[in-house]
Amino acid sequence: MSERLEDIAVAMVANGRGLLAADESTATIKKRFDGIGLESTETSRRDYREMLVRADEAMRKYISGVILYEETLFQKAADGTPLVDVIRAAGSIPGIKVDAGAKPMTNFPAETITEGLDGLAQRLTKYYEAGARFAKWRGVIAISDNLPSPGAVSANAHALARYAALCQEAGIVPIVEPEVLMDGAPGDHSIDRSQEVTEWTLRVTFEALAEMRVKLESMILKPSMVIDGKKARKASVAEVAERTIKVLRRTVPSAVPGIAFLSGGQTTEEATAHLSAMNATHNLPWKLTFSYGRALQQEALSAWNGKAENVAAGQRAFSHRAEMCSLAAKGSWKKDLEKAA
Ligand code: 5MM
Repeated sequence: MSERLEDIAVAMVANGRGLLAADESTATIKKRFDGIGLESTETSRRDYREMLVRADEAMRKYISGVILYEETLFQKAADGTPLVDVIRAAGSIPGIKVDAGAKPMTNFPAETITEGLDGLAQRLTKYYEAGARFAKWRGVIAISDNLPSPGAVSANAHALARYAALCQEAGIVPIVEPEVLMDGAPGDHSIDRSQEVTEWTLRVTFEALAEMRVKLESMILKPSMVIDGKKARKASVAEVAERTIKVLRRTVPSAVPGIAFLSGGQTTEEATAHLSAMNATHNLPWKLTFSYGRALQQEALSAWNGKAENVAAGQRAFSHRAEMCSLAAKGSWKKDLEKAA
């Protein structure tokens, strides 16, 4: 595998493959495990993530890279093999979430600023040595009739751009993730409002990336889709796809090799259908693929259910979902394929 950043970025979005976002922070993975009645410990988190990255079919055919939480980057599988080596052996690229989370933003009630820039250059060196070749930073943009504020949009864009520049200097491809919330409070916004806020956020983010001299060929964008809020969902698949493409065409330079969407609380099937519909559009300047957390893992987590005897069932569920997402990344997913499985 080439070590050139632009080659790594291209590999991350190539041939119908996409990213597994397995970078839930300790608090988030605890919530997920609570859902199956499993205690979250270092070992249970390792067992779960080992189950996923050892799903050979999924990893070899459909998953180009795995976004890890710092703990996992340094963890060993039950047999002592570093999980990073398990990922690499499957032909996939290890990556790392490097932000320290979205924190309340002073003077901006109900909005957040993502922290983690202090000492990031040193951490990136350590992550590179541990095998990470890409990183992820998520800025969270609240949405309502009055939010976001220009201050929060520009502070988050600035942090994303500073992070991206530091990654490229360290030989790591930055995934730039400005997420306009779909399932945050109040969550009843219209698709018109989502379109307006997403376009604004992406425009400001790319201005900041240019100001910080980030090389667009050596990054991946991870945006949310243009979609109505979780409490207002009614837009059709075609409308979500069409509006998302419209906004991306207006804001994302064609030098960016790929766009890997987050699922943001959509159901697994919605996230798959939207991606497939977008990929049915002709003459797009970038690859469009997935970087899903919930939409790739939900079924696998339930099938595994925290039990060693269910590892194979969990892996089958994960492989099926990854295959569906891969078809969507090529624009050829059909609902019938879900039923057939
Ligand atoms: C997997 O969840 C990621 C980490 O979340 P926390 O830091 O809040 O625990 C998250 O950043 C994720 O990578 C993206 O939002 C995509 O995941 P979804 O579930 O939205 O597809």
